[in-house]
Amino acid sequence: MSETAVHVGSGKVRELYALDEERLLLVASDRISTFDVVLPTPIPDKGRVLTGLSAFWFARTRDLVPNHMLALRDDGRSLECRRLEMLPVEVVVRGYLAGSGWKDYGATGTVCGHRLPDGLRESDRLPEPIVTPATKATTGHDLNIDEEEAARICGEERYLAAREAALGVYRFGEAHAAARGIIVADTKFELGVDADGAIVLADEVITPDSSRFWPADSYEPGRAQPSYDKQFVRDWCETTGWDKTAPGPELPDAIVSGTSARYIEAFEQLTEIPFDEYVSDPRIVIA
Ligand code: PZK
Repeated sequence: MSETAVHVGSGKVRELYALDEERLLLVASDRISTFDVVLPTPIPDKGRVLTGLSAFWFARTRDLVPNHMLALRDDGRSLECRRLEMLPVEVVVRGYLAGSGWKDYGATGTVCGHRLPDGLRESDRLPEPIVTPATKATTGHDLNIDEEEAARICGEERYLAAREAALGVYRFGEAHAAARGIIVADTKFELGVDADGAIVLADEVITPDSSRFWPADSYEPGRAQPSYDKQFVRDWCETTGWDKTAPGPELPDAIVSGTSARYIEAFEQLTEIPFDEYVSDPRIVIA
């Protein structure tokens, strides 16, 4: 009598199961979303790349911030985690000016309450990383809020602990990635609280799905940057006349294999572990 996993939630590209009162199983699929739509064609190995990267960062930042990882399963795509009380806000750390941050800066000179210097260009590196929380409350899109609002929602002490944890892990990951040719422009963290009231890093960490990864070798501020992982998919979708509503188009084989190779390349650049070794023995990323 063991291992009866009860399905408790679905994300766009992931599934969540309860193992017992204290443990959850987070399973990353090979589904891919673009322009907010999940496409019908899977990307082989994408789920294993994302789970392997999360486990890699969890192992390397565990002395900086406690995290929810308990075990990485043999399939390389399933992570057993501690069940936490989740904070009702996501904590986004931005080191570069992109996406909604760039839009808000253009309109107001601020991003989620942070006044930024004048004259910044799209994709510029910020003088220092900023924290821009968002609520998970709404269906579909996250709603950006300022840090004062996040502190009201979470409780000030909890929010301040969560923001310091997020900043610390971002700074570590950004520096590690930059030294290996990948810019982590921004990344979204989900945190929880354990039975002792300690802040714990949860969900997935510094993956291409939770972050903007840019290739450092073609970085050029003053324009939007190509996505490290999804640019082939986006570019091909733009050639089809698809109106970006569901259902999305089936991807051609060359786009699927090129995208799969790009995910694997990100894994290998960041971890310095050959992906086939990960597939043979996933626990090498946490050794
Ligand atoms: C938790 N989600 C997001 C939803 C997914 C993921 N350690 C934890 N303890 C309690 N709850 C969660 C976690 C984590 N991580 C995560 N929702 C709850 C989510 C749907 C599918 F794969």
